[in-house]
Formats: sequence, structure tokens, C-alpha cells
Amino acid sequence: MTETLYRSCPTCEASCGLVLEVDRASKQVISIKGDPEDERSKGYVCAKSQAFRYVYEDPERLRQPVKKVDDQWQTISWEQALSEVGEKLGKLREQHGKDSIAMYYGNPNGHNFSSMVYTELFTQMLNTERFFSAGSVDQQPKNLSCELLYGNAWVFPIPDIQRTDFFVCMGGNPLVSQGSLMSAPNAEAQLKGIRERGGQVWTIDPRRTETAAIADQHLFIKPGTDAYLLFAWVNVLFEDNKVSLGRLENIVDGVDTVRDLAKAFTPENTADITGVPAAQLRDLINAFNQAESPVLYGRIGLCTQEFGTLASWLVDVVNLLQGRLDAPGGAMFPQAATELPPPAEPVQSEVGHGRFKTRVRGFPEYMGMMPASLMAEELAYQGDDKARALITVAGNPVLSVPNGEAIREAMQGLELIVALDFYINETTSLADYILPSTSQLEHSNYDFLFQTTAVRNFARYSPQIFEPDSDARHQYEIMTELVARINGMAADDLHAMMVEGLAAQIASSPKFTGLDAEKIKTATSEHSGPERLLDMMLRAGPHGDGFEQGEGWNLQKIKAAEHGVDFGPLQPRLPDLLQTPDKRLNIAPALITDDVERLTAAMQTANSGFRLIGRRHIRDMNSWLHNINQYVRGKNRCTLLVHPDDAESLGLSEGGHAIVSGAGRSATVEVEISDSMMPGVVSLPHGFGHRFSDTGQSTAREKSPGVSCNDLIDWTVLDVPSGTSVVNGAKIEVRAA
Ligand SMILES: Nc1nc2c(c(=O)[nH]1)N[C@H]1C(S)=C(S)[C@@H](COP(=O)(O)OP(=O)(O)OC[C@H]3O[C@@H](n4cnc5c(=O)[nH]c(N)nc54)[C@H](O)[C@@H]3O)O[C@H]1N2
Ligand SMILES: Nc1nc2c(c(=O)[nH]1)N[C@H]1C(S)=C(S)[C@@H](COP(=O)(O)OP(=O)(O)OC[C@H]3O[C@@H](n4cnc5c(=O)[nH]c(N)nc54)[C@H](O)[C@@H]3O)O[C@H]1N2
Ligand code: SF4
Ligand SMILES: [Mo]
Repeated sequence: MTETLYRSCPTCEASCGLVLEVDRASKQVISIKGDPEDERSKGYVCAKSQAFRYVYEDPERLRQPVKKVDDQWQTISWEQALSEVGEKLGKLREQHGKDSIAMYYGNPNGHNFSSMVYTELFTQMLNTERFFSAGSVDQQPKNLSCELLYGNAWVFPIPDIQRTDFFVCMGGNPLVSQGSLMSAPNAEAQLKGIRERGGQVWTIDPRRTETAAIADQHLFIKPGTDAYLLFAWVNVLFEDNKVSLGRLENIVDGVDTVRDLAKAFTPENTADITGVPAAQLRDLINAFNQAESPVLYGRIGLCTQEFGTLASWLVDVVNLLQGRLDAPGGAMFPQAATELPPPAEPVQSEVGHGRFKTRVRGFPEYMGMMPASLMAEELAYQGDDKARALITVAGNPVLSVPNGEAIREAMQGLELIVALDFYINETTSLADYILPSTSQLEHSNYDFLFQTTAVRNFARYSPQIFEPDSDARHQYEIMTELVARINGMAADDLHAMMVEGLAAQIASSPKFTGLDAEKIKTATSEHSGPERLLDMMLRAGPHGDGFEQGEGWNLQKIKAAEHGVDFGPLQPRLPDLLQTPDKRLNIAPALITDDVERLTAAMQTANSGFRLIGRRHIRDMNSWLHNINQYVRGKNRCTLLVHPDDAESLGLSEGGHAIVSGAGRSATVEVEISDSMMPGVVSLPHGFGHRFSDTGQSTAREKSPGVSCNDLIDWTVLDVPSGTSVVNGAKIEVRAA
């Protein structure tokens, strides 16, 4: 029997609404289309809307735990897998301490509600200093800047693109990525909407991107130099008396410090280094000033670069100084329907930074994590306190992290590797055990992370489409089972602890008087597992029913709203949102401003040679959709984009090959000549390099091997404050093959 079900797409941040025709009895997906009744996506989908179905159907996706015995994979039962892994990890921890177990946390965790809410339990109970994640090849500079400015690393200002009349996009390519730290289905229509309203779109990027193609103006910028341009922008604002904090005047500190720091940078003295002529920058600043509701937006090209924290922070500084932070049409703070009310006594902690250091080069931690770029040397370290085991959770650092090849080598020296993943990829192929979770069609979901990055407030629940096999496990269950077994506890007690903990936290909020944890538990007892936690959050949240019958939302009502719930445009949230110890917004935190010295010093060094940047393609998702035939058909996408002048001087021809060298390694890649590149800059996408014969992704290996740009990127260069990898703007050598 065919049924129609509605859910959101779990593959990227846009979280588009989908209509699924399915036969639940035979577990067949008949079709997946855009949901026209979804207020956010209005029927829009991209080519990857089918991805979770293809992954579900992929015969090479693991459905059962596997154990490596004599270099062969053996399918084993969950009980055997969990008890063996739990015992081995428990022993290592007991004998060699908690840091002997390293961990890498990958990106897809952010797309799964239940694994997100159980992540804290998992990471806190493992409590390892050797904790790495995709975050330090991604948004960590923004986390740091937001934590310092607003007191919460996960409170991001999001461009209000539905109301702005002047959108400046730096280091992001929403037409392809579909928006990041800006959940906005159908980015193309949204940006065109700005122009249809009479507004303008500008892009600033070393490549004339797909987004630039629909923009009014494009400025080419040399990779890694955005902080110079933005400081010059700030300086012009002070010089021209255009600084106006508006409503935020009385809560902001540090404005003078920023003004003083910016004095060294002008459009004129930074033009050579950025490649942006002074007149062009001044035109941009003037046009921005003249617009009614302009907004500046920066994304991964500003994070994963040499001055990632400075550049990411300066985006907020520019918005703030012009009254565009927390203002309609500017950069605004979404409000999640699951946002918990503030506790009676706010936790006033300093930003966690440098509480411990990496073992090899003494690099300070941030967010309890070591930089992913240093993973290889940390795993290879041979001191008393060395790593002996590695747990990977939905990630593929061998391809996604600089020095991936060395990560793979270092992994070979470990005693135990456990992968929570459903593919045998370039990383997990070295595991001793792989524990595959259910896939997205087999568990329910709630757009948890992306309600905090959406350009309109919303809530959307996605039902479980197919019943998983009777002995399948969800990711959060695997995590809980593992920590339970490592610590000699019962998983059920840990689940109960989650419920108790959340109920107590909510009950302690002054928002609810006369409500105790018991009442909250009773009120939510119709739900179980993570859904019970979700019900608690929704009911305690800004639109919640406060655990009473009547008005307000609860999980049951959210579930009934099959097309999602629209909570309207973003609303101003400052100063209430501030979670800084003094409830003020210091725009010049020392951890960031201390890095200006490094920026100034780099201004003096010659900027010669080629620089490498990345790029994304609509049919890729980092490294993990290349086993899907539908997504790797057609011409090779792992090509080196080179400007025609550079191609000529290097003797490269279209479709010919170049040798690209960096980080002591070389690779031969196909050349694509394109005047969309800035001269001196070449582009190679990431997530390729499917070259190891021991992976279980034959389509990726055979049809789309490519090369891994991360092997060619100098992994020792980091954004200093945040420890983020510099995958954009790496020095690279190029010659004809
Ligand atoms: N050079 C360069 N490198 C980059 C980037 C760049 O722009 N340039 N971008 C960086 C960014 S932004 C990111 S986010 C990282 C991504 O880095 P990673 O997260 O390490 O890599 P992915 O390729 O996303 O790997 C995801 C893994 O999760 C598994 N998986 C997917 N869904 C599930 C699930 O539901 N359950 C389980 N158990 N497993 C699942 C897949 O099988 C795959 O193995 O790459 C980073 N690397
Ligand atoms: N199709 C597809 N969509 C994706 C993904 C995917 O792999 N494929 N990955 C998802 C993930 S995990 C993430 S984090 C997001 C990322 O989302 P986006 O940030 O939009 O990602 P990119 O397309 O990599 O855009 C980065 C842009 O920065 C530019 N750039 C590089 N260096 C510099 C620089 O120094 N200065 C400036 N100004 N620009 C620079 C690049 O040329 C590129 O156009 O995308 C998500 N969406
Ligand atoms: S844009 Fe993202 S969320 Fe929307 S259909 Fe494509 S992959 Fe799915
Ligand atoms: Mo990412």
C-alpha cells in the first residue's frame, strides 16, 4: 500500500520539506519530491534530495556490526560487538587513562536530532583530550567569535536575507552549498528576491562563483586576506563618521579598541595584499551605507583560512558598527522552538580555551578539542601518554582533514579502532569494529541544529519512515551502550539520567513556578527516548505550552503539523540573548585582538606563488556521496581550475594534466581552464581521493576516485585563536604533468 509521508531533507542545512511516497510494508521508496506546502522551501529541492534514499538502498551500506578478523570483515551480533568494544575500551581507559582513547566527530551528526542530544553525554563521559572534529575544518572561528561576543559558541548571527536590500556574501557559495550558517532553502530564489525587491547582491571571493553569477557585483579577493579588507572597511567607517550602533549603543564595549586597531589598515594600503582596488572597496562601503537594510555575511572561506577568527569576527564587527546586528534585514539571531529558558543563576564561566594543549606542539585546545589538522601527529605521538585507540563517529578524517594520508598511517599504529559509521570508507576501513547506525529513513528526526541557523524561525518534525530491522541500533543507542559498557553502567540508567537531568534543568528556571521535575516527567511520559527530551524542550521553549493543556506547542502538535511550523521572521533578541558573564557585548575580546599582531606581521611578508582554494558541487556532500552512482555520473569533477593566463604561463591545457605539490606530497590532476578564477589562485574540491583498495565503496573507487586536496595542504598552518585548518589559501606548487 502506498502512503504519503512528509519530512524534511536530512542532507544539508537547508532542510527542505519533502513529500515521500512509500510502501512501508515492503520498505520501498516510490518517490521523493519537494513539499509545496512547506513554508520555507515551498516545493524546492536540489539533486541531493534523493541522497538519503540512495544511501538507504546502497547494498554497500552496512546494516550489521562488522569485526576485522585476519584482515577480513566478519558480520557479528550487536551484543558481541558492543560487549567486545566496551570491554576493550574500558580496559584501555583503566590501564592508560582517558586520553588514550582518541575520538573524531564528523559532520552528519549535526543532521540527526537524537545523536546531537546524546553527544554531550557521549563526549563528556569519554572526556578525552584527544578529541578532534570536523568543526575545526569548518566553523570553529565563528564559534569562538560568537562565544566571546555573545557568550555562546552556538549563537550565530544569520543574514536576514528575506528582508535585506543589500547582501554581501564573502567566502560562501550558497547557490551550491545551499547556504550554511544561513538555512535558506532555494538560495537562488532568495538572492534573486533581493534583486527583485530593488536591492543588490555582492560577492567577494577568489572565484567568480555560481552565486557571483547571479550577483550585481563581484570582487576578486586573494585567499586569506579578508581580515585586511574588513579592517580597512572598519577604518573607513570611523574616518567617515559612519559608525552608528543604534539600539545596541548602551550594551557594547570595546569600540575604541576596534577603532585603534583598524587605524593601520586603509583601502589603499591593503589593496595590494587583498587584490581589491581601493576604489572598489570604497564603492562597496558607500553602497552598503546607502542601503536601507544591508547585511554582510561570511562563511567557510572566511573560517578555514589563515586569519579565520579575525575575518569571521570582523564580519560581526562591520555589521554591528553600522547598526546592522540584531536589526531586521541585518544579521539576526534565530530563536529555536526548543530553546530552553534561562536558569535562575546563569552559569558564568569564562570561555574555555587553552585548558590543555596538544602533546606534540603544545597547541591550545578550543571547545575541549584539539585541531583536526594536528590529528596525525597526535595519533602518532609516542610519549607515555600516547593514544592507543580511536573512535570515529560519522566522519572520514582521512579525506576531510589536512594530512589525511598521515592520519591513515598513524591509525595503523593504534591498538584499537572503532567506527560508528555505515560505510567502509578511507578511514573506517582501518577499523577493528564498525558499528553502523540506522539510516535516516529508519529513525525520526527534528531539525534541531538548523532551527538555530534558519533565516525564519521554524520547527519541523520528521517521522520515521521505515521500521528498522529488529536488531538495528540508532546512533544515540550505540553511543549510550558504549559509554555504559566502558563505565560499567546500564544504558537504561544513562537514558534515565538524560530525562532526569533535563527535567531538573527546566524545573529550575524562574520561567516556571510551581513546576517540579516530577511534573515535567509525568507530563511527557507518553513519549520515550530522545522524543521525550524533544517534547520537554518544545514545551519549555518560547512557543511551548509550559506543560499545561491548552495553548502552546508540544511534540504531539508539532508532529501533527506535517509541513512544519512557521514561527515567522527573525526578531531582535539583544540584550536578553547575551550570555556573557557581565551581560555586555565586548566587541574587542583580547583572545581575538591579540591575533592582530600576526595579521600585521604577515602584511610585510611577500605573498608569492599559487594559492589553493576549494569548491563544492551540488551533487557532492563532503566525501560521502560518491558511492551513489546517480551522483558520480558524468564528467570528472575533481579537476584543478586554473585561470587562462596561469595556464598559459605554466603550459597547461584544457583536459590536460597538472602536477600539484604541497605538504611534501604531489598529485596529478586534470586541468580545467576558467576565467572564473583569480589569477594566482587554483581550485580543487575536497572529499575525493577514493584510492584505497580496502574500502567498501566500489562505485566511489571505480567511478570517482579523484585526489585528496587535503594531502597537499600544509597542515601546520592554523588559524591561531581557534586552531582551525587553513584549507583555503594554502601555498601550492603547480606545473604541467
Ligand atoms: N580541503 C577541504 N577540506 C574540508 C572542507 C573544505 O571545504 N575543504 N570542508 C570541511 C567541512 S565543512 C566538513 S563539515 C568536513 C566533513 O568531514 P567529515 O564529517 O569527517 O566527513 P564526511 O565526508 O562528511 O563523512 C561523513 C561520514 O559519516 C557517515 N554517515 C553519514 N550519515 C550517517 C549516519 O546517519 N550514521 C552514521 N553512523 N554514519 C553516517 C558517512 O558514511 C561518512 O563516512 O570536511 C571538511 N574538510
Ligand atoms: N553540494 C554541497 N553542499 C554542501 C556541502 C557539500 O560538500 N556539497 N557541504 C556542506 C557543509 S558541511 C558546509 S560547512 C557548507 C559550506 O558552505 P559554503 O561556505 O557556502 O561553502 P563553499 O561552497 O565551500 O564556499 C566557500 C567559498 O569561499 C571561497 N573562498 C575560499 N577562500 C576564500 C578567501 O580567502 N576569502 C573569501 N572571501 N572567499 C574564499 C571559495 O571560493 C568558495 O566560493 O556547505 C554545505 N553544503
Ligand atoms: S538543498 Fe539540501 S536540504 Fe534541500 S533538497 Fe537539497 S540536500 Fe536536501
Ligand atoms: Mo561543514
